[in-house]
Amino acid sequence: MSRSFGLVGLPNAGKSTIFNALTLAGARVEAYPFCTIEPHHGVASVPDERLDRLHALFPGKKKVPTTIEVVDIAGLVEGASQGEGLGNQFLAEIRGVEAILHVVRCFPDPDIAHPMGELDVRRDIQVVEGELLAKDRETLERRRERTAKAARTGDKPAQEEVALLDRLLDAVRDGKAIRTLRFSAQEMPLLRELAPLTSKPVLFVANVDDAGENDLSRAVAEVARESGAGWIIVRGKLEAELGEACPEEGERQAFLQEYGLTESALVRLVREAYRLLAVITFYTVEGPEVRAWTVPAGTKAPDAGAAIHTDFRDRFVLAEVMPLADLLAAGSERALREAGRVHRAGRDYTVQDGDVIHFISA
Ligand SMILES: Nc1nc2c(ncn2[C@@H]2O[C@H](COP(=O)(O)OP(=O)(O)O)[C@@H](O)[C@H]2O)c(=O)[nH]1
Ligand SMILES: [Mg+2]
Repeated sequence: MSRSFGLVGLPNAGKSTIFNALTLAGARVEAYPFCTIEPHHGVASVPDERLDRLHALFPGKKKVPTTIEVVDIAGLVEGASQGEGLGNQFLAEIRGVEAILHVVRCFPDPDIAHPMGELDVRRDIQVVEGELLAKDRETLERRRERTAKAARTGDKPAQEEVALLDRLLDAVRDGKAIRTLRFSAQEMPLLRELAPLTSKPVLFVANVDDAGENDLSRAVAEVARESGAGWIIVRGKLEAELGEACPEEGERQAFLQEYGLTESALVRLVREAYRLLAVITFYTVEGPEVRAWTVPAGTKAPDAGAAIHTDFRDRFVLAEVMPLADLLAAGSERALREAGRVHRAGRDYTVQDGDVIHFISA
């Protein structure tokens, strides 16, 4: 399953530019042809050095990376939650993604209009977050009205829900994103069901000019630290142009290095986004494929198996686990087996980032 990310930000922040940079770069990772589901939905293959090294042990097989789905969500302007611009259209799209990539314009270019006249990183971020908060407030208030009726009849779960809704509403009325609150294990299922927009993890993408970091991007980093979000700096225009001009991966790398970059925006973005989502990557070597998979950190072996086939969960027998580092050190799967270093894991085993797993079902 692809992890899905939605690009939001003010008009002219560089969302479409970054969408192009990401999807063009991912198109070069092989295996998957670049695929545009709709004009604003793209799938990018995730570059993965560990998968490359694993694949080198099985050169006859096909390499299948994980993918991310990226949605270029237009229409979030000041007042959008009240129906301004494209109004509420953007909402359904944000509801559908796992994490938000909030693109912040950090390039002062007089030729490119700013919707509020001039650049002000904090204000620009607040306008976008303010729209999301306004939407959450509206949905949560409506929900509270309905639940409060049931609560008055003495319905215990409804009373607990009202208590949680009040806490969420206090935060959003106060201009605080729900992602900054902490929740108990009992509250989590309801929170997941409510899925407020501001509960989704946010990765700020400071879109800078070719020269890189500047005062504006430093302000983005500061806001991110204050608000429980992640952040990365991306030279959107440069990387989008590179994606178009250099079809060959090595050539692109050489270019990036000229600008002092060792990794593409896609690589850095995926790393930060996977960290925010708390997902890990494991690998399989099955049939004709060497393949990467992502699952939430803490996933047990049978549930990880279910990502591949439900039989691996429902008829789970065991999982043979080879940490990638051990496999690479041994030089081959056979050498690792002969050394007796393949771990036979039961259904309680928690999958670790970088495990190479062979599932056995009945
Ligand atoms: N100078 C400069 N222009 C950029 C940069 N990123 C995007 N742009 C330009 O800004 C304009 C708006 O970008 P676009 O991606 O369409 O913004 P969107 O409205 O958020 O999708 C386009 O003309 C881009 O070429 C950048 O880093 N530097
Ligand atoms: Mg656009």
